[in-house]
Amino acid sequence: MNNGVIIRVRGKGPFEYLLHDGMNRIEFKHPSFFHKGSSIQLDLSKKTVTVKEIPDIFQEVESKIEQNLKLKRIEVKYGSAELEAVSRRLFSAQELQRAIYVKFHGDADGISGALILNKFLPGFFMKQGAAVYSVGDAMRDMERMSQEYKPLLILVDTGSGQDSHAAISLMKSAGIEVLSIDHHPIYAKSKPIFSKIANPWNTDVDDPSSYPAGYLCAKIATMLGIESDGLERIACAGDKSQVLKLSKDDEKKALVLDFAATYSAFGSGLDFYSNLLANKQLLDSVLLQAEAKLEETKGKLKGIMKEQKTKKALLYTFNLDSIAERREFPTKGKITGVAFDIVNKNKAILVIGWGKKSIIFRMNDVAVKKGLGADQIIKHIKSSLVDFVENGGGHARAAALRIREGYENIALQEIIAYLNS
Ligand SMILES: [Mn+2]
Repeated sequence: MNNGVIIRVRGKGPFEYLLHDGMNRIEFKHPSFFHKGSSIQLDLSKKTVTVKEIPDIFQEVESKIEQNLKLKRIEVKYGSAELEAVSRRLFSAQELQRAIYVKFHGDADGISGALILNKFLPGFFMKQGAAVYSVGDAMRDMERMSQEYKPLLILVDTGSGQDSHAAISLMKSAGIEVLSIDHHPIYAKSKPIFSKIANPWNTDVDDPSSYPAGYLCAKIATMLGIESDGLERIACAGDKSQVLKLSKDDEKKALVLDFAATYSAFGSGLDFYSNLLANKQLLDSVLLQAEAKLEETKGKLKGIMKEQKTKKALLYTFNLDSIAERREFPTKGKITGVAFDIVNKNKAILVIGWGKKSIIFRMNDVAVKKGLGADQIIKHIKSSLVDFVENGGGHARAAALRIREGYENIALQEIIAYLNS
């Protein structure tokens, strides 16, 4: 006698079934129809196969699979237990043939992470425009996903902030499991919504943001015995992380992915990016385009950046709206990063790109080591300008604020006052 969950149905009477009991998969045929996901008791001992529906034992089967899985052990200071739990869930989801949707941030880090997961995880991979999982995204995904058996939504490099809370709450209410692989700070109320979380912010490691999502995906892959082919280095290059030694080639690929992601449609999959990385000629051509755009941006920035001394750091500000073009590379965040690279030196430095409705921060290590953090400035502004700030979040070195239109200048003055306090 075997108690298990039906994970595959084929044929049209007698139906061909595949049953998972947590240890083994068992094939059998039966004239009666059962839906995928049904919990049943199977008796193959007699001449005729007997099948009986039983109360839902999905979770029991799932935890058996997860407990029996032997992972490759790796000790990491940013959360071995969390990475293990995620690895086990990814494995059981695959084993149980659940519908898996992976939404990844459309930048070098998010794309690299998704490319790594795509090496072992069968699922639908879709680009997410920003590091925010919005209510609109949730409604669209929910419609598709809730028709599936035990759907699993995986958010890579996106979805952790307060601005994604409403959307992930909706998904949970729709009965959809949401799992997070990210290195953006997690909004406290979102923690109980995710079924599993791989996020260094959930541990007490130093500088949690410096372990990009793609890097975490590579560790998960390693635990499961899968090669990540160095994609994690592209993730680190894209997010300017120094946890791995990077080559020029990694940096070029990261730039190309960032460039390509700016122009690809929302919801687009992974083929575009993997083809791009595999085609050296195309890669080089796109790289030229991206570099030309960056040079142009640098030139423009040099003419408009304003330097000013404050008590806490040397501050550089510029108006983003005079440079950024909608849906064009470089994006506002990237432009602020370029500005940062121009002025970064061995002094506490803060760069602020501001424009209609947004203020973007980049801060160097020297400033962070002195105890200043972009996330901390945002916290201060959020509490002192409650009525003008719509949203905000990020890391110590990179963060952004959304300001109500017309109040950008007031916010900027408040930031300067804070830096002088
Ligand atoms: Mn990232």
